[in-house]
Amino acid sequence: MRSSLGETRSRIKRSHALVCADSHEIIGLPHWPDTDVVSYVTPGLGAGFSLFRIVARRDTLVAPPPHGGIRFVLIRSGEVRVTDGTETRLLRPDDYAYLPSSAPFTLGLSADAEILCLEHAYKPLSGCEPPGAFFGAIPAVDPVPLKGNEQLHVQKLLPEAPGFDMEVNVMTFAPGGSLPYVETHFMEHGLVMLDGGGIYRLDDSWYPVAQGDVIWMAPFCPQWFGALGREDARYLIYKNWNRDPL
Ligand code: UGY
Ligand code: MN
Repeated sequence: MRSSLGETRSRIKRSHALVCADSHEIIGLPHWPDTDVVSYVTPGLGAGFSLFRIVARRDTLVAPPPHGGIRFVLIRSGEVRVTDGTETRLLRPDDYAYLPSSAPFTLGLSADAEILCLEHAYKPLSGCEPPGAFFGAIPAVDPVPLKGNEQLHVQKLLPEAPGFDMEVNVMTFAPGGSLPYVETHFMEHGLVMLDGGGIYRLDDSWYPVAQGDVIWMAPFCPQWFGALGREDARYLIYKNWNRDPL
Protein backbone atom coordinates (compact mmCIF):
# COMPACT_ATOMS: atom_id res chain seq x y z
CA MET A 1 0.00 0.00 0.00
CA ARG A 2 1.44 3.40 -0.98
CA SER A 3 1.27 6.32 1.40
CA SER A 4 0.84 9.93 0.27
CA LEU A 5 2.16 11.09 3.66
CA GLY A 6 5.87 10.65 2.94
CA GLU A 7 6.07 7.21 4.57
CA THR A 8 7.82 4.13 3.22
CA ARG A 9 9.16 0.87 4.68
CA SER A 10 12.09 1.03 2.22
CA ARG A 11 15.51 1.76 3.69
CA ILE A 12 18.70 2.47 1.73
CA LYS A 13 21.96 2.22 3.68
CA ARG A 14 25.63 1.75 2.83
CA SER A 15 25.64 -1.88 3.97
CA HIS A 16 22.14 -2.95 2.91
CA ALA A 17 18.86 -1.94 1.34
CA LEU A 18 15.27 -2.97 1.94
CA VAL A 19 13.10 -2.20 -1.08
CA CYS A 20 9.34 -2.41 -0.58
CA ALA A 21 6.40 -2.10 -2.97
CA ASP A 22 5.31 1.23 -1.47
CA SER A 23 8.33 2.95 -3.09
CA HIS A 24 8.62 1.04 -6.38
CA GLU A 25 9.38 3.15 -9.43
CA ILE A 26 7.94 1.52 -12.55
CA ILE A 27 9.90 2.39 -15.67
CA GLY A 28 10.37 1.28 -19.28
CA LEU A 29 13.76 0.38 -20.76
CA PRO A 30 14.51 0.25 -24.51
CA HIS A 31 16.09 -3.22 -24.29
CA TRP A 32 13.02 -4.56 -22.41
CA PRO A 33 10.35 -3.48 -24.94
CA ASP A 34 6.67 -3.47 -23.91
CA THR A 35 7.40 -4.27 -20.28
CA ASP A 36 7.19 -2.57 -16.89
CA VAL A 37 10.54 -2.69 -15.11
CA VAL A 38 11.13 -2.30 -11.37
CA SER A 39 14.85 -2.20 -10.51
CA TYR A 40 15.35 -3.47 -6.99
CA VAL A 41 19.14 -3.61 -6.77
CA THR A 42 21.70 -2.09 -9.15
CA PRO A 43 25.41 -1.19 -9.02
CA GLY A 44 24.24 2.35 -8.12
CA LEU A 45 23.60 1.01 -4.60
CA GLY A 46 27.10 -0.46 -4.43
CA ALA A 47 26.04 -3.94 -5.57
CA GLY A 48 28.00 -6.10 -7.99
CA PHE A 49 24.81 -7.23 -9.74
CA SER A 50 21.44 -6.08 -10.91
CA LEU A 51 18.13 -7.55 -9.68
CA PHE A 52 14.81 -6.47 -11.17
CA ARG A 53 11.22 -7.44 -11.92
CA ILE A 54 9.75 -7.46 -15.40
CA VAL A 55 6.02 -7.49 -16.17
CA ALA A 56 5.04 -7.83 -19.83
CA ARG A 57 2.37 -5.44 -21.09
CA ARG A 58 1.78 -7.56 -24.23
CA ASP A 59 3.55 -10.43 -26.02
CA THR A 60 7.10 -9.24 -26.45
CA LEU A 61 10.56 -10.39 -27.53
CA VAL A 62 13.62 -9.42 -25.47
CA ALA A 63 17.20 -9.57 -26.80
CA PRO A 64 20.17 -10.87 -24.76
CA PRO A 65 21.72 -8.37 -22.30
CA PRO A 66 23.38 -5.53 -24.26
CA HIS A 67 26.21 -5.50 -21.69
CA GLY A 68 27.00 -9.26 -21.82
CA GLY A 69 27.22 -11.23 -18.58
CA ILE A 70 24.99 -13.82 -16.98
CA ARG A 71 21.22 -13.50 -17.01
CA PHE A 72 19.22 -15.61 -14.54
CA VAL A 73 15.42 -15.57 -14.84
CA LEU A 74 12.74 -17.07 -12.60
CA ILE A 75 9.21 -17.18 -13.98
CA ARG A 76 6.54 -15.91 -11.56
CA SER A 77 3.55 -15.97 -13.93
CA GLY A 78 2.74 -16.46 -17.60
CA GLU A 79 5.03 -18.15 -20.10
CA VAL A 80 8.50 -17.37 -21.41
CA ARG A 81 9.99 -18.95 -24.54
CA VAL A 82 13.78 -19.02 -24.25
CA THR A 83 15.77 -19.74 -27.39
CA ASP A 84 19.19 -19.29 -28.93
CA GLY A 85 17.92 -20.46 -32.32
CA THR A 86 19.06 -24.04 -31.68
CA GLU A 87 17.67 -24.91 -28.27
CA THR A 88 14.16 -23.72 -27.26
CA ARG A 89 12.46 -24.09 -23.87
CA LEU A 90 9.01 -23.01 -22.75
CA LEU A 91 9.21 -21.87 -19.12
CA ARG A 92 6.24 -21.62 -16.76
CA PRO A 93 5.85 -20.41 -13.15
CA ASP A 94 8.66 -21.66 -10.87
CA ASP A 95 10.82 -22.61 -13.88
CA TYR A 96 14.13 -20.81 -14.19
CA ALA A 97 17.03 -20.40 -16.63
CA TYR A 98 20.70 -19.54 -16.22
CA LEU A 99 21.76 -17.94 -19.51
CA PRO A 100 25.43 -17.27 -20.25
CA SER A 101 26.49 -14.46 -22.57
CA SER A 102 28.27 -16.96 -24.83
CA ALA A 103 24.94 -17.84 -26.50
CA PRO A 104 22.38 -15.29 -27.80
CA PHE A 105 19.34 -16.37 -25.78
CA THR A 106 16.21 -14.29 -26.39
CA LEU A 107 13.14 -14.25 -24.14
CA GLY A 108 9.65 -14.38 -25.66
CA LEU A 109 7.30 -13.17 -22.90
CA SER A 110 3.55 -13.82 -23.00
CA ALA A 111 1.30 -10.83 -22.28
CA ASP A 112 0.72 -11.94 -18.67
CA ALA A 113 4.36 -12.87 -17.92
CA GLU A 114 6.11 -11.69 -14.78
CA ILE A 115 9.73 -12.62 -14.17
CA LEU A 116 12.47 -11.96 -11.66
CA CYS A 117 15.77 -11.29 -13.38
CA LEU A 118 19.31 -11.16 -12.04
CA GLU A 119 22.34 -10.15 -14.09
CA HIS A 120 26.02 -9.92 -13.33
CA ALA A 121 29.40 -9.93 -15.06
CA TYR A 122 30.78 -13.48 -15.14
CA LYS A 123 34.11 -14.04 -13.32
CA PRO A 124 36.07 -16.72 -15.21
CA LEU A 125 38.12 -19.30 -13.32
CA SER A 126 41.40 -20.27 -14.92
CA GLY A 127 41.40 -23.84 -16.20
CA CYS A 128 37.63 -24.10 -15.88
CA GLU A 129 35.21 -24.00 -18.80
CA PRO A 130 32.36 -21.48 -18.20
CA PRO A 131 29.04 -23.31 -17.88
CA GLY A 132 26.52 -23.33 -20.70
CA ALA A 133 22.81 -22.61 -20.25
CA PHE A 134 21.11 -24.39 -17.39
CA PHE A 135 17.35 -24.87 -16.97
CA GLY A 136 15.35 -26.15 -14.01
CA ALA A 137 12.27 -25.76 -11.83
CA ILE A 138 12.20 -24.96 -8.11
CA PRO A 139 12.23 -28.48 -6.66
CA ALA A 140 9.97 -29.74 -3.90
CA VAL A 141 11.39 -28.96 -0.46
CA ASP A 142 14.03 -31.53 0.45
CA PRO A 143 12.84 -33.40 3.57
CA VAL A 144 16.40 -33.25 4.96
CA PRO A 145 16.83 -29.98 6.88
CA LEU A 146 20.01 -27.88 6.76
CA LYS A 147 22.69 -29.17 9.15
CA GLY A 148 20.14 -30.71 11.48
CA ASN A 149 18.18 -27.43 11.85
CA GLU A 150 14.65 -28.91 11.66
CA GLN A 151 13.06 -25.57 10.76
CA LEU A 152 15.29 -24.63 7.85
CA HIS A 153 15.48 -26.14 4.35
CA VAL A 154 17.63 -25.01 1.43
CA GLN A 155 17.01 -25.80 -2.24
CA LYS A 156 19.96 -25.09 -4.53
CA LEU A 157 18.87 -24.03 -8.00
CA LEU A 158 22.27 -24.19 -9.72
CA PRO A 159 24.78 -27.05 -9.93
CA GLU A 160 27.52 -27.07 -7.29
CA ALA A 161 30.29 -26.90 -9.89
CA PRO A 162 33.31 -24.52 -9.81
CA GLY A 163 32.40 -23.09 -13.22
CA PHE A 164 29.40 -21.34 -11.64
CA ASP A 165 30.44 -18.05 -10.02
CA MET A 166 27.06 -17.59 -8.32
CA GLU A 167 24.54 -19.45 -6.22
CA VAL A 168 20.78 -19.02 -6.28
CA ASN A 169 18.95 -20.81 -3.50
CA VAL A 170 15.47 -20.97 -2.04
CA MET A 171 15.46 -20.98 1.77
CA THR A 172 12.34 -22.14 3.60
CA PHE A 173 11.83 -21.45 7.32
CA ALA A 174 9.06 -23.04 9.35
CA PRO A 175 7.32 -20.57 11.71
CA GLY A 176 9.77 -19.80 14.52
CA GLY A 177 12.74 -21.01 12.46
CA SER A 178 15.79 -18.81 12.07
CA LEU A 179 19.31 -18.64 10.71
CA PRO A 180 21.48 -20.39 13.30
CA TYR A 181 23.80 -17.39 13.82
CA VAL A 182 24.45 -13.84 12.62
CA GLU A 183 26.37 -14.26 9.37
CA THR A 184 29.12 -11.91 8.16
CA HIS A 185 30.81 -12.92 4.92
CA PHE A 186 32.56 -11.42 1.92
CA MET A 187 29.82 -12.51 -0.47
CA GLU A 188 26.92 -10.15 -1.09
CA HIS A 189 23.25 -11.08 -1.43
CA GLY A 190 20.16 -10.19 -3.39
CA LEU A 191 17.03 -11.58 -1.72
CA VAL A 192 13.34 -11.66 -2.69
CA MET A 193 10.73 -12.67 -0.10
CA LEU A 194 8.54 -15.21 -1.92
CA ASP A 195 6.14 -16.15 0.90
CA GLY A 196 5.46 -15.42 4.54
CA GLY A 197 7.58 -13.06 6.57
CA GLY A 198 9.55 -12.41 9.69
CA ILE A 199 12.28 -10.18 11.06
CA TYR A 200 15.49 -9.48 9.13
CA ARG A 201 18.47 -8.18 11.02
CA LEU A 202 20.73 -6.18 8.69
CA ASP A 203 23.75 -4.57 10.33
CA ASP A 204 22.34 -3.01 13.52
CA SER A 205 18.78 -2.60 12.23
CA TRP A 206 15.85 -5.01 12.58
CA TYR A 207 13.17 -4.94 9.91
CA PRO A 208 9.78 -6.63 9.68
CA VAL A 209 9.71 -8.17 6.18
CA ALA A 210 6.94 -9.76 4.14
CA GLN A 211 6.21 -11.29 0.75
CA GLY A 212 7.36 -9.03 -2.10
CA ASP A 213 10.08 -7.25 -0.12
CA VAL A 214 13.57 -7.24 -1.61
CA ILE A 215 16.88 -6.94 0.25
CA TRP A 216 20.43 -6.19 -0.82
CA MET A 217 23.18 -7.16 1.63
CA ALA A 218 26.66 -5.75 0.96
CA PRO A 219 29.76 -7.83 1.71
CA PHE A 220 30.16 -8.29 5.48
CA CYS A 221 26.72 -6.90 6.32
CA PRO A 222 25.77 -8.75 9.55
CA GLN A 223 22.61 -10.69 8.71
CA TRP A 224 20.08 -12.85 10.51
CA PHE A 225 16.47 -13.88 9.84
CA GLY A 226 13.75 -15.26 12.07
CA ALA A 227 10.40 -16.42 10.62
CA LEU A 228 7.17 -15.19 12.21
CA GLY A 229 3.54 -16.04 11.61
CA ARG A 230 1.72 -19.28 10.89
CA GLU A 231 2.99 -20.11 7.41
CA ASP A 232 6.45 -20.96 6.13
CA ALA A 233 8.64 -18.02 5.18
CA ARG A 234 10.42 -18.58 1.87
CA TYR A 235 13.01 -16.47 0.10
CA LEU A 236 15.05 -16.58 -3.08
CA ILE A 237 18.66 -15.61 -2.40
CA TYR A 238 21.59 -14.89 -4.73
CA LYS A 239 25.22 -14.77 -3.75
CA ASN A 240 28.50 -14.44 -5.60
CA TRP A 241 30.22 -17.76 -5.03
CA ASN A 242 33.16 -20.03 -5.82
CA ARG A 243 35.59 -17.17 -6.44
CA ASP A 244 38.44 -15.66 -4.43
CA PRO A 245 37.47 -12.21 -3.08
CA LEU A 246 40.64 -10.59 -4.51
O1 UGY B 1 23.89 -18.56 1.92
C1 UGY B 1 23.85 -17.68 2.77
O2 UGY B 1 24.84 -16.98 3.02
C2 UGY B 1 22.56 -17.48 3.55
N1 UGY B 1 22.51 -18.38 4.67
N2 UGY B 1 22.41 -16.11 4.00
C3 UGY B 1 21.20 -15.61 4.39
O3 UGY B 1 20.19 -16.33 4.39
N3 UGY B 1 21.16 -14.32 4.73
MN1 MN C 1 24.42 -15.04 3.96
